[in-house]
Formats: sequence, C-alpha cells, structure tokens
Amino acid sequence: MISLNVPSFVQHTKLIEWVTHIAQLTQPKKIQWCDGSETEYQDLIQLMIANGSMQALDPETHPNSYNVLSDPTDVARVEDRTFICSEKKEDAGTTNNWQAPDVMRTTLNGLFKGCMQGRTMYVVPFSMGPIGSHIAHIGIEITDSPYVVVSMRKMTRMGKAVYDVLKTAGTFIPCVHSVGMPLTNDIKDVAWPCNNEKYIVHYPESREIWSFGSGYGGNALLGKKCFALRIASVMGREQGWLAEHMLILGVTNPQGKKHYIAAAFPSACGKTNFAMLIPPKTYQGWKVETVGDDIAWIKPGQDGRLYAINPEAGFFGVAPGTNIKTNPNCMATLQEDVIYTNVAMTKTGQVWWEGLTKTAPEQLINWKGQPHQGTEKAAHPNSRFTVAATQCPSIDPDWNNPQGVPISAFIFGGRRADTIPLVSEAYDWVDGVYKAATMGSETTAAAAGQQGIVRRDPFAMLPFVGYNMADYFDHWLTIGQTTKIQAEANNLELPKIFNVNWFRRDEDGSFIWPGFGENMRVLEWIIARCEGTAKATDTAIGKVPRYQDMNWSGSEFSLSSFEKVTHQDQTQWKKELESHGVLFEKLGSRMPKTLLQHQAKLLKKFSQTEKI
Ligand code: SAT
Ligand code: MN
Repeated sequence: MISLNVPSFVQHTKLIEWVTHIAQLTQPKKIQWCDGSETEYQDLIQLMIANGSMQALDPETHPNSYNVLSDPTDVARVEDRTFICSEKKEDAGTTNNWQAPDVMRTTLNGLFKGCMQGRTMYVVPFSMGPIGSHIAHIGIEITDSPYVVVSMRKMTRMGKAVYDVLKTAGTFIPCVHSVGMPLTNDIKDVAWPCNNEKYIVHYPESREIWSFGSGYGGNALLGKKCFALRIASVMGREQGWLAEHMLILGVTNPQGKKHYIAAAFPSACGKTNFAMLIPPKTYQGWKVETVGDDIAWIKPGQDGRLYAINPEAGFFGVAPGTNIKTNPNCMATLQEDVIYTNVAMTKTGQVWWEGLTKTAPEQLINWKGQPHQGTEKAAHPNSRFTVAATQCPSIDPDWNNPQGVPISAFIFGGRRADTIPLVSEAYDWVDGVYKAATMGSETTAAAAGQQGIVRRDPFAMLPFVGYNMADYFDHWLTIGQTTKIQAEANNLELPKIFNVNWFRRDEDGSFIWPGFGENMRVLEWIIARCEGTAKATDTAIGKVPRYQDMNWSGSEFSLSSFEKVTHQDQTQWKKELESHGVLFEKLGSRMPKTLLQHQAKLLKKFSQTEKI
C-alpha cells in the first residue's frame, strides 16, 4: 500500500479520503502534495529537463524560460472526446456529447485503474479567482503530469494558501487527470506521454472533472475550460451568475473616465491581443488595461451593475502571429519566466513561431523536434505560451480585486470573411442575446478537426457550456431581466451589447480591417455609445456607425474600405438567418420563446425590405 504522507497543512478529511481513493484506483509510485513554492517549481522543471521532456532556452535572452514539445497527436482540445455526463441527456442538450454517468463511470474506472503506475501523483490545490474572494472557487487537481503542475502554478493561484481557505471541510471541485500512460516493464516513458484514447469528462450534478489520455491545454489544465467554464457555467446558472469565454479590459479616456468591457471571441481569434491593445499614436491620453484574456466570471452586484473577475492568474496564449507590432505588451510579458509549448527553437535556445519575424532563423528545429524545412509550419498553429498575468505591463490595477470590476459593455466577435459588419450595437438586451446566440465563426487550430469552416458558436461558448445551450440562452435572458430591475432602481442601465468582426476579407482573400491597435477606433465608438456621445444609424441588424461617426485621426483607412467592412449584403444575410433557424431547430424544445419570436421579427423585417 502506497504511503499517503499527508503534510500538516492539509487538514481536510474528505479531501484526504478522496486522494486515498484515487491513489488506490490509479496506483502511482508516489504521492506529492504540492505547496506551490518556488523550490517545488524549480525541482519539477529540473526533473523535466533531466528526463528530456523540457528544454531550457538561452538564459541570457530568455531567463527561466522553457519549451516543451508535445506528442504530435496531442496538440489541441478534443471536442469530440469531451463529454457532459448529466443524469438526463436533455440536460446536456444537443450541442454536447453525452453519456449516462453510470456507463461513463464504468468506462473511466477501467481506464484509470493502474494508469499512474510508475508515476508520481501530484495533488494540486488551486483557487479560480483571488484566494478568499466571494466570487472565487477552489479546485484540487490530481495529475500524473509535472507539466500540468508547473502550468497550473502560472495559470491559477496555486499552493498552500488554498488549504487555509478550505480548512477542514470547505468545498472544492475534484479534478482527476492522467496522461493515461503507466510506466511498467512493457511501457517505457516518452517525452510527452499521452494515450490514443482520450476522455474529457464532466459530471455537472456532482461537479466532478475526469480527464484521461491528453496532456494538452484545456484538456489537461482542468482549472481552465473544464472548471472555469463547463462546471462554473452550471454553478452560475444555479446561483445567478455567468461564467463566460471573455477577455476583460479597462479603457480610460483622456478625461480619466474608465469603462470595463468584457468581450467574447472563439479560441484563437485574438482575445489576448485585444486584451493587451495599445491605442494608436494619435490617441493621446487614452489607456487600455488588461484584467483577463480568456475567461470572466460575472456576478450581479447589489447596485444593479455586473461585476467581473478573471478567475485565472496567467495567460495561455497562441504564439503564432504574436510580435512586437501586433502585441508589444505581450512580447514584454514574455521576457522571462515563460513555458512555451510546441514552438520552434534554434540550436542556441531562441524560440520562433510564424509571424514573430518575417523570415525564419537558420537551422531551426520545428515543433516536432526536426530540422525545419520548406513550407511546413515551424511552430504548431496552436503552439502556446504560459505566463503569469503579473508580468504583463498593461495589467489592470484592479485585476486582482476580489470585488471584480463593473462592466459597461459586452462585445461578441466571430471570425467571418463576409456577412458580419465591423461593428453593430444591439437594440436592447434581448436583441443582444439573440445576436450572441446566433454568432458564427470559422473554426481554428485551437480545436482538433477541420479548420476554416463557419459554424454557429453561440457566445463563443459552443464547446464550453456545461449544460443545455437553450437553457444557457434562457439564463442570459433571466440575468438581463433581474439585473435591469436592480439597475433601474439605481438610475443605471444594463450594459450595452455589441457585435464586432475584425476578419472581413476582400475579393483576393486579404483582411480589409487592419485590426490590433486600430481596434481602439471601434472601442472608442463603443464607449461613446455607452456614454451617449456618439451617433449611430438604425439598420435591420442593429445600430451602426457611419464613417464620420468614428475617429480616424492618424489613420489611412478610407471610406471605400469602411464601406467594404460594414457592407450588409441582403443575400448573405438571408443565408445567415436561415442558419440561425437551423441552430434553433437543433437546440430543440427548450429554445426560449423570446428568441424564437425575435427571429420571426427579424425575418419579417428582411422580407419587407428590398435593401438592408
Ligand atoms: O486549450 S485551451 O482551451 O486552454 C485554449 C483555447 O482553446 O481557448
Ligand atoms: Mn479560450
């Protein structure tokens, strides 16, 4: 029988019983209770360097930084292997994979039996949100991957202090993770162990997460998508708050007035760049600050405002395309203490990815550990950096505020070559919820599968809602109704809702809108709309700016280009509305009537107008 070696800082009987149970099932060679210390971190780094699974970068140019190359088959989230195992199938809805919990438990018991043989089992305590905040929640991840432990230390508030909050009987979300490759006489270790069979499983009723077979990103760092979105969305629905796939940023105007904006985009659509935006040179006196780049937990406050926290403590951002022009704040964040995954490297320990510089350096080793050749990608398109949020020069002074920050506006953005204009404002909350619900986006390398296909990605949450999507829409409608009452009692308004699309392309396939820092121009219009100081024109699909309603100082973006990125094409919109219908039909009988009626109104509007 393996020795538990429970340290004195762990006093929680149920937690110790659970760890004992998982150890009996998975049979690790040893148990390590993580305390989150620097020594523990450095020991794990040295362990991975020694066993060849991690490479140190040049300590002069990249102090305390490392690169890890994954198994070539384990490079992104696996949506078709992700399951919501609610008691009833209808509660998972038609957009989630479902299996009966007892059936899944039998399968997983078989897979987890002895799966940690020969490995160390790490017990990782973490808080999503500032430790002790009333908005934060605690998780414990059991994992056999040291890469997961060091990544969790950057991405969450991880360590001993979590036990001070848990004490002897506090609530935590149990998360069990294994790479699914035991070390036995027959099975030898490899640099990035994983299993062909993968299961990313959530039990929403008992609030458990079980992940088998993958070591990558959202499949394995269970605080992120599994807890902070799938399980948290279930908790939020029960408790009256929102768990969203949103960045949070603060914008201060030259008069010193500050607004916080929460913006949802699908994975790999520029959330990190937008969150760290630097305004154009002509925006003297404007400041953009970063609260978070991926996830927001949002709770109604007593005063009728919605308050958001970033439950994470680090950035797990897409490396390709990041450079000194597209995201200078990010490049500064990456100066030291970074764990890279699947980027390319030179023999002298410099990292490289597509878009970092125009041309690749000589003698580059690609993400598969081989000499880089020809037109193959040197870094994997979903290669990532993992870095603490505190290293970001634009980090907001209130990013760690346990009370959260008040949200003035929500933005929803997809990646669309056509149809969707640069920016539009919803007429009201219901219209905004409708637009977010029907959002479409081209698929990216962040998830395994075909890329560049337009799919409906409601609220950028398609792979992340832990329950029935139709019920999720209803929850948004309800939050709007209840918050509105509170807000009006305090002479406030609900946050406005906007749609954006940075990704319109012209006839030869090039992006028309320059994006990055230039997105400030859209942000300024959005804020001015919130303050009631900017003009907008009504169209069938929302309120939109005319060219003269936006600030173009220092820009060469012409009226004709503006017309291209804002053009609303009748034929394309008819097709768009049809696909909304397909989504609603797929979502079935629980679709909120309010949204179906809204769709009927829109269809009528379109049939009556010749031109939109
Ligand atoms: O792999 S993650 O889920 O962490 C990143 C993403 O897809 O947004
Ligand atoms: Mn994400």
